[in-house]
Amino acid sequence: MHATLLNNDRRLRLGPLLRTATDASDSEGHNITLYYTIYDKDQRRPEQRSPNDAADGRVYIYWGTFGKLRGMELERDMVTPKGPVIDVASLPGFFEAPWLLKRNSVYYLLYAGNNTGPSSPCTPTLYHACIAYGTATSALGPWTYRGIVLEPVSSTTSHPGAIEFKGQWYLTYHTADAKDGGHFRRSVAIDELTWDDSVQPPAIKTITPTRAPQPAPSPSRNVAKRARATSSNEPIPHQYWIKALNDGRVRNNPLPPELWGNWTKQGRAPGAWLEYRWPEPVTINAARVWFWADQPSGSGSGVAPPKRWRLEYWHDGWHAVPGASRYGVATDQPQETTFDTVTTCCLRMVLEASSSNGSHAGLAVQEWEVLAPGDRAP
Ligand SMILES: [Ca+2]
Repeated sequence: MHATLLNNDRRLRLGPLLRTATDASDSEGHNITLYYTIYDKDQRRPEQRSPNDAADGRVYIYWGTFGKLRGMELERDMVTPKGPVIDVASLPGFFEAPWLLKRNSVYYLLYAGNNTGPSSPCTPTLYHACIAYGTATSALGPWTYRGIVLEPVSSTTSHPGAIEFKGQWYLTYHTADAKDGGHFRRSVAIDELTWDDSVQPPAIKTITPTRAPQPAPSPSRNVAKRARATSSNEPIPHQYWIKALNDGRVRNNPLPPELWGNWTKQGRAPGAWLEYRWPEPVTINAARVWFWADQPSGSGSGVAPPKRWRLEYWHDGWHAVPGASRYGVATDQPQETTFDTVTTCCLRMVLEASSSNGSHAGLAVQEWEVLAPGDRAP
């Protein structure tokens, strides 16, 4: 059960809710565990809590978000605080959504993790989350980080829940995979969770999500998906993701990880370039670009459409593609450019930033297709 509350008086609101959950059971007599989010008006931040009857008739609660994780023992009524509050600082990248479980004599704490960076084992960008975990010999730690349970999914974050049912453990989490799904219109997913009992403490094996059968890719003129994308501003700001350029996805209201961008608070460059490099030469004669902006053309702040842009291909140096039809900058539809057919290893999009009073706006692109003259097999 997952409920969202707007919290004015935590004791008044949560007491009845937790008691209801404590008393509830399903048709087979299993207790129902409540998993809920509190939106605290004073803190203006969501807190995530995971009360869980871990074992031995004792009840613990973990909560926290944005790097702060705290735990405490509760009385059996699942409401009254019992023990001192502990702070957990040994689980790297803790973001939110702690889930406590016990298997045999080992406690496991699963959580949505985000320690961002190009070489992070968890997430490449700020908004994504992996599900990571730690272990302890006591329900209140000390906790030792053990690794990744689930890599980032299609929704930017993903919250864990783990249950044992008839001898098999399962991980529940959420994705944006369902029809009409999105980052904030999520659907529940469940996969088997398995253990590596050859190590001590037993490890949770990394889960590969079970996916619905996907339709076979159809022939397409777009050869961008086979290219490796790079940019002039690497490492790019962590809220953006270079792989968004050629992932085939375009959204009406993309979040930053669905964009390449170069906006930073500290200052923006007068221009930037993006480059596709293919493992073998490609023959191409058109490109389509989906620009993104939150400011109008001519702005010197935020993210604006580029002032101008062009395409260059590699042939013993960078050269403008011949016969380019136009370089539009609108953001409400893809901007298509046709040009004379070239065969090349590499294509660059050279962007000039919008500017005003000496200040440059940021640049952002959410998809860049490069088209061959005719369909190619996927
Ligand atoms: Ca994209």
